[in-house]
Amino acid sequence: MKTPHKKKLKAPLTVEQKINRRSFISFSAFAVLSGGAFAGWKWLLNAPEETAGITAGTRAPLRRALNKTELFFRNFFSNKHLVKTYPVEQAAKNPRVNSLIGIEDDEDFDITRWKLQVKLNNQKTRHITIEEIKALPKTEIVYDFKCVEGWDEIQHWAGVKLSDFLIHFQLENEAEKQYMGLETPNGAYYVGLERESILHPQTLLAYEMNGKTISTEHGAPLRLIVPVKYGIKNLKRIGKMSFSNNRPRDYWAEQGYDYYSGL
Ligand SMILES: Nc1nc2c(c(=O)[nH]1)N[C@H]1C(S)=C(S)[C@@H](COP(=O)(O)O)O[C@H]1N2
Ligand SMILES: [Mo]
Repeated sequence: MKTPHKKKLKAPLTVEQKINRRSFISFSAFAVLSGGAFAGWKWLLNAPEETAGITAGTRAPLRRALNKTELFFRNFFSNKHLVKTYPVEQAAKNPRVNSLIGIEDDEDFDITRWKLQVKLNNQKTRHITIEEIKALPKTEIVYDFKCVEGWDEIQHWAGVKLSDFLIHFQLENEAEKQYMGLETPNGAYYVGLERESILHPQTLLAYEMNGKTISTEHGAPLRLIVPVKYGIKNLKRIGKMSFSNNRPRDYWAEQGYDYYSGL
């Protein structure tokens, strides 16, 4: 049988030794932490803007922290979470028109010659007609459209699901990029949207409102309906579509609005 191992015991610390030890530890911790805080502050201050002009001058590290939160909410809500829908009778008969950037300022626009321009990964541009888009399965939605200015209205839209569109036109490789950029034909209004909202099952390329062709003011011939976002992201009169891993420029984000603008 083994004999129990005899440990050598250290002499217990005196009260004074304990105090000295503690104050040394806490002082070092204080020094390290405050040094770190100062260095962190300097680092943040000197850090470059994420992309000049895109997020109203938020420093990149701060923006990254915000992006992390954004990512959490995205993963949490997108796709799994559906926006509430309503019976069609509740839809506004004369939905309000809000803002006409890229529409009223484009005198050269000729709807009969319109084609959606899609920028492909190989740098070529694909041109898609409204007839090709209307030939795809039609999806309708009646939901509460919300503008950041503080109004909302139940509206009835129809068009092709953006995800169906991407599959039909073999744009899956493009859609693997993190963002989609959309702009009006004259480039005056433009938005960037992250992949999850693009692929959200309720996101439409809409060509009808209240069962009729969309009017010019509401974005004819084709507009975006992205119910998980505020109105600002719902670009009217889409001219160009592009894909990227960097955030595309965004009209209202440049004015200081939240880039994500989710509900
Ligand atoms: N081309 C373009 N799209 C746009 C806008 C705009 O000024 N120009 N305004 C946005 C805003 S702020 C809102 S609230 C909605 C309003 O859409 P509606 O006029 O169909 O109600 O369109 C969005 N899409
Ligand atoms: Mo808006």
